[in-house]
Amino acid sequence: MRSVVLTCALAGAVVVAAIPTISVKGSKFFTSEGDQFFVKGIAYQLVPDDPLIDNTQCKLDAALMKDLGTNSIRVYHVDPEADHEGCMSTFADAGIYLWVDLDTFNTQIEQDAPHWNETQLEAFQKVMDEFQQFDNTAGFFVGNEVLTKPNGSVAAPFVKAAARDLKAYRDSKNYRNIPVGYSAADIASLRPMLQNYMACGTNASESLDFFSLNAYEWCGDSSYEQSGYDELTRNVTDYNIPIFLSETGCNEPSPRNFEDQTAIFGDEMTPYWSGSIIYEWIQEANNYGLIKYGEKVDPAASGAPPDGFTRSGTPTPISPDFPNLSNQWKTLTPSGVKESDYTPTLTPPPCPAYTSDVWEVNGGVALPSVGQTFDSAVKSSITASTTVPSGTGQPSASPTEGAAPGSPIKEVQGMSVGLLGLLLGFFWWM
Ligand SMILES: *[C@@H]1O[C@H](CO)[C@@H](O)[C@H](O)[C@H]1NC(C)=O
Ligand SMILES: *[C@@H]1O[C@H](CO)[C@@H](O)[C@H](O)[C@H]1NC(C)=O
Ligand SMILES: *[C@@H]1O[C@H](CO)[C@@H](O)[C@H](O)[C@H]1NC(C)=O
Ligand SMILES: *[C@@H]1O[C@H](CO)[C@@H](O)[C@H](O)[C@H]1NC(C)=O
Ligand SMILES: CC(=O)N[C@H]1CO[C@H](CO)[C@@H](O)[C@@H]1O
Repeated sequence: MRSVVLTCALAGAVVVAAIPTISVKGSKFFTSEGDQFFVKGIAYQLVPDDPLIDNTQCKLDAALMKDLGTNSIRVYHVDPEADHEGCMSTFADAGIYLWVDLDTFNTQIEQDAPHWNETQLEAFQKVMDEFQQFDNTAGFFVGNEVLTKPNGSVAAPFVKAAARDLKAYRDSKNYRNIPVGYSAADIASLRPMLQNYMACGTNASESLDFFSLNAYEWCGDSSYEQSGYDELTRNVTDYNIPIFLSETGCNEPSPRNFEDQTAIFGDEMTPYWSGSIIYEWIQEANNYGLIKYGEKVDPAASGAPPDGFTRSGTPTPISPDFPNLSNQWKTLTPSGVKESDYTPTLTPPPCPAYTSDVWEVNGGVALPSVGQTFDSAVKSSITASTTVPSGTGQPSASPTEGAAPGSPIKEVQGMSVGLLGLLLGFFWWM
């Protein structure tokens, strides 16, 4: 350590404290200092193209996020050709990590006519090439809400193939062991088959490093039981890889108290979950914002932003949502376990068996190779509803399993919120 500092000082470089890196061990995240890591995140996508290239803006936002108690941001779309050094070091200085989606606007894996090809692989690799260099890159998503329908479950092997290829690429380039995972829509009928499928199998090179869920189940005054978080937890107590909520923060009824954070960072969930990401930083039409950059203006006015929501400037907290979240996070600091005291014992779950109209992937099918299209041969090898050898299947769940009492709209919300914001933003930009 001393010699490193000396070398830097001699070279005239500014010596900055490095941020510890994040990696996976068993079902938990750890920092390179050996502490368990729990995500206290904010979804951050101010502009459709890339919110990590304007360092003046990043500095303004990172300072306020630090006050809020944030340790992570999630960014959905970036331009791998752009220069991210300024923003990434600004966030690192504020102790904030990045969870970034690898797809760009036209490379995501589709649930209808699913495929995973060279064009997509190269685009994902470019994003990995750019962001692997930053110590505060915490994880990569190979997809966001790709599966939303029972007949879309056949896209799951393509998502898993993408993770397999990006993990192999990461290792072939000797990049740091940055976790590669997936962010799922909270669809009761697909759960827990989807999350088990992404972790199942004996070959760890073909499984995800972590799984995450966009869940809007806890709305207003609720509880661990009433929200359905108890059911979510029952399905992860034996889960062998880390899992967290990659979007949460139901906004009806408003204002938001963020009471769910007391459960996520409390004794019932911290043994199994690794935190959550609150949707979202900027206020826009979907009304999930924690901050705004000024009052909404009439979109018809000359020079006004197309949706009336200014997307840059000094962030102003929106009350009471922002102070409420800040108050929650201040009191919630689980320490978890030390890496040195933790020996993983959990093994991968069984690959779920084929169940018509519920989960149409038959156990641990061979993953498609890159370039393979969803032709009839691939389709039949994925869906073949043959007898599954005992031990590789599991009892199928009914389509309504996992639905939270009293929140019938959660799936619609889980599916639409993040995408809606992005799509609206995208069209405004065009
Ligand atoms: C699922 O059904 C929809 C129609 O509801 C269809 O458009 C889509 O192609 C189907 N997906 C697959 C993978 O067959
Ligand atoms: C891969 O699929 C995309 C559509 O998602 C298509 O535009 C592209 O041409 C395909 N690439 C190859 C190499 O087939
Ligand atoms: C595990 O999967 C990787 C990636 O598909 C493959 O290269 C490797 O041969 C597999 N290992 C075994 C033992 O099957
Ligand atoms: C998931 O949880 C539900 C209810 O909490 C339970 O009925 C089901 O068996 C669980 N499935 C698995 C695979 O853990
Ligand atoms: C957790 C928390 O701080 N909740 C507050 C959220 O805002 C409302 C309205 O100001 C307060 O009544 C809550 O106490």
